[in-house]
Amino acid sequence: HHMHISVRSISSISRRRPLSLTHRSSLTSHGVPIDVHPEVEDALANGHPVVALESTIITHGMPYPTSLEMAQSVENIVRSTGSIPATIGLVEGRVKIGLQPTELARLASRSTDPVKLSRRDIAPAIASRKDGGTTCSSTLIFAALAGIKIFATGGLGGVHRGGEKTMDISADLHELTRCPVGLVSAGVKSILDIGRTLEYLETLGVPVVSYAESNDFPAFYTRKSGFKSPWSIDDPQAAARILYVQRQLGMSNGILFAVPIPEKHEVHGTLLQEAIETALRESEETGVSKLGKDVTPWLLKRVGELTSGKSLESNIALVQNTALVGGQIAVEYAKLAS
Ligand code: PSU
Ligand code: MN
Repeated sequence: HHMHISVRSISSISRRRPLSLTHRSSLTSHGVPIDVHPEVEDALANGHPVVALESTIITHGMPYPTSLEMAQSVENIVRSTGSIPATIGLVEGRVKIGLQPTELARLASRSTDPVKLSRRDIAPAIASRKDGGTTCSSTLIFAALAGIKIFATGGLGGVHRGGEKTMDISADLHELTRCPVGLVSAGVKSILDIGRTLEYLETLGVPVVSYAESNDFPAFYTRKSGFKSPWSIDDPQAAARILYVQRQLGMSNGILFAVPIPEKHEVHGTLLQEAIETALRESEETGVSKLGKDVTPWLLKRVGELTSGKSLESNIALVQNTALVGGQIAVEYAKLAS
């Protein structure tokens, strides 16, 4: 059963890591609507490795029941590395840092119509006691709040195509300036403008590090986007050292580790590119591209339909891979930080 987070445990969390989300006084003055899973709380208190996982990918990114199976397998993969998984989500207006199996199933089934939660949605959704899936942006916030240093997911949001006119730029990017967390992802999908996304991350001062033999920045379904990362590393110790140096310097921003999809799961040929172009064109024609937060889930679903599920298979494989790498980085970081 969930431990109700006490004023004491919140203040001990905030003593370990300065809060970037809010002032500690406002957190400690009322009952905070956050429950840290006992296993996660225990790992954090003892300096054991923990990996945060998002839940928008479960509630909005993949169809049910594949979404649930994916989420369970990803937790198991994190465990196989010696790290503790903390899937983050909102259940009846309470932030769960580490979901119980029944809560995970409830969010995945969408029976309570969970909302997609970015930073701007957090307080309204909690105040109205909603269920919700946390995007990269809100998962970063709660990971940072709890003192979790690594977060593994599939795709980060970015600058949408045409973003120079629409200003549709994911809140995920800006959040990486505020949360000292290493975000492990398979890069950015080509439904987005990858070049502008990287430019924007440079402007924001977010380190981008390819986790590969080369500097190629991966494009989610494919190992190369045609763009380069400023840095590359190829083992978990090197990733952990970067995170550790940032902590020593007291830097408040996060880091993007971009891990290419394993070769055998890469989507080859023109199939995917065509599906993406078709989905983008349809989103323009039908006006979906003006729907704000619904744009990304719609494009993901449509690309899945147009590739008859091939994109979904790859999506699962790449998330499993980032979870593995994330778990390994968390283990190395825990050694440095202890
Ligand atoms: N890309 C994916 N799958 C996803 C998402 C992005 O391949 O599930 C989700 C993530 O939760 C990400 C969010 O943080 O979409 C970005 O949404 P938006 O573009 O509306 O900021
Ligand atoms: Mn958007």
